[in-house]
Amino acid sequence: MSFAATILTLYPEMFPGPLGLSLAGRALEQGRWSLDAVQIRDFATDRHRTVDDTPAGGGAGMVMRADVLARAVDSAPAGLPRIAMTPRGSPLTQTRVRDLAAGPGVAILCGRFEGFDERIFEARDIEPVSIGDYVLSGGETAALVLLDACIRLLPGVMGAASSGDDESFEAGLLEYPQYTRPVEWEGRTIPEVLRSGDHARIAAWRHARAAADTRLRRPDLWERYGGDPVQSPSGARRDSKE
Ligand code: 6GU
Repeated sequence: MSFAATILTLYPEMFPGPLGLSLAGRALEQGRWSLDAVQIRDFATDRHRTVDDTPAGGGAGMVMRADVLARAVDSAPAGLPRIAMTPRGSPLTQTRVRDLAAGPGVAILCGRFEGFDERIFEARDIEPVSIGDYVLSGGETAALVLLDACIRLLPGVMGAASSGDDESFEAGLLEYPQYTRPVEWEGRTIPEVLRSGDHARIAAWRHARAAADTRLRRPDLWERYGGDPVQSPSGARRDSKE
């Protein structure tokens, strides 16, 4: 059974884009996943094929109309989880990616402009999802990110490397750093332990580096992992006030 992706977008030409190449591209040719990029504008009903209107209450930009979006969503295959890409959504996680990849596929709604009429989410059971705390010009590149993360987990797509136990986030820590030959490059050497052949020492070193790098770069992950509380940059000031 193959993973079915339906993308609802004003820019269907953006798909498969990079997912037509490399690993995902090969998997697409092999039929391990399928793609249907649907033009939302085809569901407009007026002479000018309008998909958006001005925001209720005023403000900048334009809002995608619920009635047009609903017709587009209703044209997607039944039985697929529905996701809308929006910076207002819940953060995408590897757990959510694994759940999606284990299912029949996904229908993804991509927004442009200032966003979607809020009524669409409940009316069509659509889950708003964000890929991070920054704003993209549209949901299409975010949808490509979500699909990439799912496709590499599909059976037969990646082989041993995606079995995943070692991967970043799977253990709650970032992955340990990697090195390869040459042993010395620009005066920098590969850590001796990695050349020792002592598998127990190597495993201990990798865990220690995974922990240290996670604590430094991702104090949020570190504290969820159960590590010691990390002093935030503003922490000293806040503490001194208390
Ligand atoms: Cl899913 N969409 C847009 N437009 N911006 C984003 C995003 C999504 N996630 C983070 N920024």
